[in-house]
Amino acid sequence: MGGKTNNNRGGADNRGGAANSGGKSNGGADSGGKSATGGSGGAGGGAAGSAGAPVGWKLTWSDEFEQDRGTPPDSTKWGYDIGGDGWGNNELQYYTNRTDNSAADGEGHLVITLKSETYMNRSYTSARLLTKGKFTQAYGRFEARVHAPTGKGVWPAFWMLGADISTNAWPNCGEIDIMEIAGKEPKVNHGSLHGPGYSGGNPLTGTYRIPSGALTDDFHVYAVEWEENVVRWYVDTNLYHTKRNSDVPSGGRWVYDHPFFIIMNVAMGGNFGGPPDESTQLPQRMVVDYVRVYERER
Ligand SMILES: [Ca+2]
Repeated sequence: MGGKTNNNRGGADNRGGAANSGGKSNGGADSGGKSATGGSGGAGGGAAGSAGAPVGWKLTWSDEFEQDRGTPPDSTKWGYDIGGDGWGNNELQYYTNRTDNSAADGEGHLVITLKSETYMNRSYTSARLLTKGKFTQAYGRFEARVHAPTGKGVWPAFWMLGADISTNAWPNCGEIDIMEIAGKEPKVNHGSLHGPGYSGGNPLTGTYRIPSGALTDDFHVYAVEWEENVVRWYVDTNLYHTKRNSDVPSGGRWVYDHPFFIIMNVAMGGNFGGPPDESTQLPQRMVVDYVRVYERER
């Protein structure tokens, strides 16, 4: 996976995170309130049924994006990473908090839009949303139903970072990638762990290749089931990759026993997906139907 080749992704995350965390450090209170919502969202459980209710899991947090068209992401659940310094991966976009780049479509979806426009000395804009300081959880099932964008250079992702990243620099904080698609290879999803001894261009990675068509043709559910000493990756109902503590290369460490926060974004260019070219059609939209988090039923 020459992929996420360089090791600086976390460095950038770290910077973004630090900048971001300043504003909102109210995690506890917030997520407390939210569990209640999530609970009554047992309705959410019902909805999950249509996508295959996860047996043995209990909903702890979700966003179904039932909002008016054009409204920004729920600020009690999502914050923004803002900026355009390449994010450690030579990415080309500038991430904004404008509704031009992330907003509800009024039909139950949150849409992240990658646009071609000159903005802050960059040629593309997009958005990167994260639950840092608002919701974190250790272990559980984390899933999103997403219609991913496509095209050379387009790099959508749904992933997680250790909530201690501000004090425990990447990759020591850990990174769990649930959906990562290089737009030039839209049949393939990448699921990865980045930690000490296996990060940047050398993560623990598995891939899922859709048998026909492209993943980017339609919605799919991208999920991990993360438990003590094991992470399992799914696209829809297909379990395609499992990694355990014992898979960590010698000298490395398993760093997945503490809370993580969720991120979703669409990057342009950079080391994973390569550059756009004249075939790339913009704007591109990452359409998210829901993000749901569960814990094991006890
Ligand atoms: Ca929805």
